Amino acid sequence: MDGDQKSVFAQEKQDFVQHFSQIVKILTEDGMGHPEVGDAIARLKELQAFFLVADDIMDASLTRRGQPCWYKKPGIGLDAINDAMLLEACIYRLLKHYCHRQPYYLNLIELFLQTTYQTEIGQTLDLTTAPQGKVDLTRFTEQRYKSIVKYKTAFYSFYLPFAAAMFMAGIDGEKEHTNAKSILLDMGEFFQIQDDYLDLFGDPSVTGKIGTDIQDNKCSWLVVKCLQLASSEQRKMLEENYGQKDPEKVAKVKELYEKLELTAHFTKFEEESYSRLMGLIEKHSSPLPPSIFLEMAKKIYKRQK
Ligand code: GPP
Ligand code: MG
Ligand code: MG
Ligand code: MG
Repeated sequence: MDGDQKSVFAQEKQDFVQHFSQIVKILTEDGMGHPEVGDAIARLKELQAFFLVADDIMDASLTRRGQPCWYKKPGIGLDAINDAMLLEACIYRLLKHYCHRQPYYLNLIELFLQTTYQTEIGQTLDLTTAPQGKVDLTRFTEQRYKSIVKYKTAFYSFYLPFAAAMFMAGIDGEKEHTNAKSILLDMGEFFQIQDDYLDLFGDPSVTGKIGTDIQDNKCSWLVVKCLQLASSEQRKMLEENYGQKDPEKVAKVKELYEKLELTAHFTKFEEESYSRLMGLIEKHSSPLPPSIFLEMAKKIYKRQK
């Protein structure tokens, strides 16, 4: 990253922190009008992200953003389920607060509802393809992988923010949304592939989270790729070691991935994916300026966190 880019990021971060404290203020001010629920509302001062609080419980993860996951904090535990639901409700409180008089209000509500549904469908596929204690490598196909990541990640992380901005700018045509979606779902798939790679090969002090995909028996990009490359002997060894907590078994899976040079395969994939993305942007960005998509692509390409 060059100096200019760094200062743009620093500025963006500062803007975000400022907006964020405003958001928390609006959400918690409501407590003053209803003092009998003030204690509950005060909990919102520790705001996290709805899907991530819930996902970390389901994935039995340990850390998030360099801290213990919310459900891992002392005194929280499974109360975190309610906190996730509370965070979800805040989406609609904020939409109402900021947008209820706007012509695009209904479009935004429907967008958030639809995207929540799609993400939950994706999470269902993610979880049912990774049953605890039942390793069945035949489930881990490329086709299944693509469906999981499209639904669990691409809609909410990429299409949602762009679609929301488009509605707010008065762009609500089906054609325009379909075009943007074709770029953004591709970007989202790529983003989750990076997430899967970083789960094992990323640096937890940079990503802020300790990986759990091997232990959790997940249909990760790494295991799908590994199965495409493995000999029958290696496949057998994967079968014996995947999806278990034992650190020695996890290390054996990692060793196999290293032997099959999955890092090199990933790097090659990242480059190919980037040029495909550039083609899609050229073809489908109109009527939006291509720079919007290019900037987003720049943020995620070669990311380490
Ligand atoms: C990313 O999967 C997907 C989500 C965080 C969506 C969760 C959806 C719910 C309905 C709860 P991941 O588990 O690989 O993400 P991470 O690596 O950040 O834990
Ligand atoms: Mg997770
Ligand atoms: Mg998950
Ligand atoms: Mg992950």
